Amino acid sequence: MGTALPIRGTDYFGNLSQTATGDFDHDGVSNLQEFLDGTNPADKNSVRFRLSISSFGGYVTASPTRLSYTNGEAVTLTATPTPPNSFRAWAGDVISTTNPIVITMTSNKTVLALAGPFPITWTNSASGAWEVASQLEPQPGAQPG
Ligand SMILES: [Ca+2]
Repeated sequence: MGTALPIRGTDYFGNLSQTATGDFDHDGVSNLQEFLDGTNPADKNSVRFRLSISSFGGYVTASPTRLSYTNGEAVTLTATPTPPNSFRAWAGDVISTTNPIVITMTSNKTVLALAGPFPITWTNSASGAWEVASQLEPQPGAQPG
């Protein structure tokens, strides 16, 4: 009983007339990263997406936990606040106050879980990058003034 050999990234790169930083199949992942992943840079269905998770005031578990995800793969994220914090919100590429949440990997995603002892108010809900942690009040981890 044999073991299937993984597809090598070099298998796809013989005729690709693009630079490493290009994105031939327009899936949001560079040709170089697809080379490193062993995915086909001319087939967006073969892409692997990254999930970057950060948290304030607790920790996050991802199920399944992988280095990268297939296009369209569902991932359940559960934030567990560290007492006395309570879960407040997801920020970054997912904006939600629901916990846990299920996200669908259709691009590289960066997700931030916010937990704290005090409710969080968006300081700029009308426009701009209000989902960025630096624009939250109080600042994650800070004591109220
Ligand atoms: Ca690509």
